[in-house]
Order: sequence, then structure tokens, then C-alpha cells
Amino acid sequence: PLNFDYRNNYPTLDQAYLLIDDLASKYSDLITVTTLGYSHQGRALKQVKISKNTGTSKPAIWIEATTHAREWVSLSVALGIMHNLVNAHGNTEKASLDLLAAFDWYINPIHNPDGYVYTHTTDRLWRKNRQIISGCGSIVGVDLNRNWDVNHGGTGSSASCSSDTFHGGSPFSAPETAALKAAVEATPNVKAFFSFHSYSQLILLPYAYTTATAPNYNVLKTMGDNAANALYEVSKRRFTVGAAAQILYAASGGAYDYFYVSRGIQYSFTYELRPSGLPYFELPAREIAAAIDETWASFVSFAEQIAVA
Ligand code: 0X9
Ligand code: ZN
Repeated sequence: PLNFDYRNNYPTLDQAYLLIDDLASKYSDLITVTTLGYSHQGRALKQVKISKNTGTSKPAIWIEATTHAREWVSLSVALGIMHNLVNAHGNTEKASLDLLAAFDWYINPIHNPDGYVYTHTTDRLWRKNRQIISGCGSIVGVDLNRNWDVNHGGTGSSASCSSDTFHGGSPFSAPETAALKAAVEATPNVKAFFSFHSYSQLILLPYAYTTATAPNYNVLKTMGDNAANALYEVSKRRFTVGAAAQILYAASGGAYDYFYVSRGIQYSFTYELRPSGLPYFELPAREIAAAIDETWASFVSFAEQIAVA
């Protein structure tokens, strides 16, 4: 069995995929790993389903991480969530809720494997995927968090190939977003969706694409505040909670807005994990464990609140 210490080291793509397969074979009664699609360069996009057979159908919660290649801690947190969900079969120390009795969990821990590999081999601060686009010459890459079909091409995204927020030629022109869209939409009864990014220490609520206030903003704000308080209890770190376009910046074509606006998923959130500022995307490996533990506390709080919402 693989012995990779994901709480203190950042894995390569191969190490992360081995770790996921290893966890799945160890908890084969709970975890099913499938391939939800393929990246531009042909890498598998892994889908991890965590589900306890209780003889009842449960609402689903979807999670995606590592959309932006350089945001390595988002993968670490996704790995931490998977481990924590299965290690105590969803009954965790802090949770009053049996997380596996309440929900089926679906995780795409590395939404952008091509970009992730590139950050390990060539450019630590690469953000987009590595897609070759007709009309862009030798300039590659689509910002996967601008490629979804929600005000595509609008505010906070760029039509320029060389931009880090290049939205791509059309919605779902990136194979990664098209595949995740299809996978989520093939999942029955999705109650919540979470995207994990870094950095800034924020819990973002809809909308990102407009500064308008979302219909259930007050409910989401209360949930987010409770989650941020749970996080604070663990690490004394403050995460700010609010609508993305109001507290960060407006950005069209994002995943969590898509599921909220276009698919009617009422509980849709984006985390911006630690740090709050410097050293930005390059969170030291010695902080991974703390990032996992604080995020987990807030995530459990979200799950408990969503279960009764
Ligand atoms: O710009 C993004 O896609 C996210 N920030 S990041 O630094 N991780 O790239 C924010 C996404 C949600 N918020 C907005 N779209 N405003
Ligand atoms: Zn990001």
C-alpha cells in the first residue's frame, strides 16, 4: 500500500491518483472511483463516490477542487475530506450528524489534471488548463472557472487567449467542464455543490457573475457564518463570508454560479482557502494539515446545516 503523507506534502498527480485508488481499495464498501471524463491531454478525471448503503436514497453533495492548477492546497483539502468521511464512516469527532447516513458524496478532486501536472513540471503558478485552441496560435489554456454556461463571456472574464481568465470560445468548450457538468447532472437529487480554491480565506456565496443579491442570500449567509465560526474555533483564522461579486470581484462563467443559477442547486459555495495573502498560492507544506483541519470543521458545519435545510 502507498504510504504518502498527504497532510504534510503536496502530491504529484500520480501520487494523488494512487492515494485515491488506495483509499478506495481500503474502503471498498464505501468508495467507488470512476472516470467522469478526460482532460484535453487525455488524463482521467476521477470521480470519487462515497456512499454507505443504508437502504435509503439520500441527497447528494458534489465537491470539486483543483480547477486552478496552482491552488495546490485545494487538492489537499479534498483528500482530507475524503479520508475524514470514510475513516469513521462519516461519524466524526465533531459531527453531530452521521455524514454518510445523511448524504451520498461525489468528489472530483482534480478537475484540471493537465494544469496540475504543468505546475509540477514547468510553471508553479500556472492557472488554466492546457488546451490548444484554434485561433490562439501557440498560446494555450482556458480558465475553467470562466467556461461554464452562466453569463459566459461576461464581466470578469476575458476573450483574449493570453489572459489568465480566458473564457474559451463557447460554454463548455473545455472537455473538463463539459465532463463535470454531465457528471453532476447525471447525479440524482444534488442538494449542494462546493468548489475549493485558494487563496484569500473566504467563503463565497452566489452570485459571482452579478452584484445582485441571490434569492436565498440570508440563508446562505447564516450557513456560511456558522461554518466560518466553526473554522475559527479550530485555528483562530477568520474567513470572510459573502457574495463573491460583492466581497471579492465579479466573474462570469463560474462552476458554483452555474449550478446555482442554471441547475437550481440552492446550496452552492466556493471556498478560498488559506493563506489570506502572502505567499498566495504557495502555501507552505507545513500548513497543509492545519488547512485541512480548519476547513473540515467548517465543512461539517455546512453539512449539518444543509441536512436540515
Ligand atoms: O477567480 C476565480 O475563479 C476565483 N478566485 S481564484 O483566486 N481562486 O481564481 C473566485 C471564484 C468565485 N468568485 C468569483 N468568481 N468572483
Ligand atoms: Zn481558483
